[in-house]
Amino acid sequence: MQLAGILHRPESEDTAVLADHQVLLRIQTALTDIVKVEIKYADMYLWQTGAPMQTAVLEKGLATQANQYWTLTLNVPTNRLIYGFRLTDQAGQTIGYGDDGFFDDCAPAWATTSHYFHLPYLHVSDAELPPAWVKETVWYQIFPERFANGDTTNDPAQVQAWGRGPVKTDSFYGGDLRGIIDHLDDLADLGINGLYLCPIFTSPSNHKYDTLDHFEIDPHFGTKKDFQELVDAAHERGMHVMLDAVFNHFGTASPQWQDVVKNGAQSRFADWFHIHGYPVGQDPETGQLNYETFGTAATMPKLNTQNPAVRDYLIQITSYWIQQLNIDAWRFDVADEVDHGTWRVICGALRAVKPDIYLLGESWHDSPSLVGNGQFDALMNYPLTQPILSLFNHELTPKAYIGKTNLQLMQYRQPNQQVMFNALDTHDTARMLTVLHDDPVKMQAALTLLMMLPGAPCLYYGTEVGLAGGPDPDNRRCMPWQPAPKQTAMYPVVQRLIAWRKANAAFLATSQLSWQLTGELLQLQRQDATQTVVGQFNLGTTSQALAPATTTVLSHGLADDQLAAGGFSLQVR
Ligand code: ARE
Ligand code: CA
Repeated sequence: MQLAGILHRPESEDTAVLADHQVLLRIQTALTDIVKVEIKYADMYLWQTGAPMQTAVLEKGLATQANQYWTLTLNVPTNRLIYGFRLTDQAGQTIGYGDDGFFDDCAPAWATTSHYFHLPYLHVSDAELPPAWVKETVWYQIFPERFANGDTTNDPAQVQAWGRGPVKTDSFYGGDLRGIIDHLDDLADLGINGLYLCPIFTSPSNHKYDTLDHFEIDPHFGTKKDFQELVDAAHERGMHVMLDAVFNHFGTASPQWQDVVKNGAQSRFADWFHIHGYPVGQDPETGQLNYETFGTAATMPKLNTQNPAVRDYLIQITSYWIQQLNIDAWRFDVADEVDHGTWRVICGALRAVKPDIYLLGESWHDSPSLVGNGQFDALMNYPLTQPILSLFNHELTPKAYIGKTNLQLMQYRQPNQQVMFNALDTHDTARMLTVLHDDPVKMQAALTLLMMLPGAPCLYYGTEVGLAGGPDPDNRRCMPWQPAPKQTAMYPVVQRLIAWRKANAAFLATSQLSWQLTGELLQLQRQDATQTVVGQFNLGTTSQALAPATTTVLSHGLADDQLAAGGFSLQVR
């Protein structure tokens, strides 16, 4: 038996409280070694007073390149649980596994509580269940400077004609909040029900990640009244609204930083940043900055979030937009470079203000310690979504893709997994059409796969018209409004997928997920007691026969149950 592959840790991602009196248990084993996993469990106190130990068999779940996962959802009427695993390998050998490691699977070992894992009392509050509405959300991300110019009177002085010329890091095109309000009906027609706006607070740049004043809307974007109108109009259309908070750093134009520039060490904001010398600036010889920044951006001095005054200020900002303007969610920029303690106080304060607020952190890598644990509901899920593009570009074999995806699906507890923010492209990446070498069919296939996975999908503005764009700043081209989005070839496909996703949101959050690989035909199956949905992707060079389906939601290259090379289909069986 390959003991090295076996792992389970209580009160980790391996034990997810799903609801009151309900826990999802998970254990990992080596890939092919173990053939059966059982559990013995009881309420410790009842068991000590003579109640029998119960047993159950775990289901074989997802597999990564190295490990097999096994899962079981257990109802625990008294909320108290002791449990141990009994594992059987291919040779028929069995072993016990519990709190103190492995033990011979003979009766006396099971008779003492020291061998058992303990979940002494399940508190549903510890589950920190994310707001339910997110599971039903299809987000739409807007980079406000480039979505639509609804009011030319607020345009920046150096504004360029809409859509003209190559986009540069310092280009301005005049997009604003009025432009978004004007197009809300178009977005409702597309079907999205969540709006994520990149920063809208005052700042000198076009992207506004170098914030000047978090309490004010940038005048080039409009007024607070405009924003109120936008939120109300979005809510009337059933859309939630998420704003972007940049708390890893402020902009150098902020009054706090300007005070430091003026007063040096005497500034009352000196302790708001990470400053190593005065006056703040560049060493004339080495060119090095004497203060810490986001990356190497001199205009973005890093905040000292250890300072309680800074934390209080950040809570004031985020509470203000919830309480006064009624927003539904916050996305926190560079969440992985800010301390966990700060996130805990901010997230705790915001949940007290609005219990169903959705709190999303930006991290590009696996970060289970940021999810739950008093912090975020979810993360921007690049590790799950980026391999989709590699798959269709043949940079990953289907087998490697499945392993990577399953690993990601095991990173977070199921309730969090269901609300992860799944985007194939954003304002920080090249656009998917460009990454996929301008192949619209691959783009549709990638979107289909995205829509079938757990997590809330997000479409970057322009996806519905197949907008292209390389890395930043080319990924921030102006939204083309001529011809009308509805007239483009991509629009009906995206609209269809969104409608299907929303109609099946509950099913897609909880149904069983499995993969099948036949040659280069990749199949993703989602199944529950009511229906089976299959996504089929022919990544090979010859056509493949498919099993007959009852309904085809969407397909390309499908005729007479034959899927052409490069084709895909989304079907109900
Ligand atoms: C500007 C120019 C760029 C230029 C850059 C160089 O526009 O063309 O390359 O400067 O300094 C904002 C603006 C950017 C701007 C940047 C700096 O939107 O346009 O770039 O400020 O002024 C990492 C971070 C992640 C971060 C990305 C961009 O971990 O937090 O880099 N994302 C957020 C926002 C950005 C924003 C900022 C942070 C700063 O979403 O829009 O930039 O507030 C790997 C790594 C990741 C890395 C990722 C992308 O996967 O693992 O850590 O993310 O690549 O580089
Ligand atoms: Ca404008």
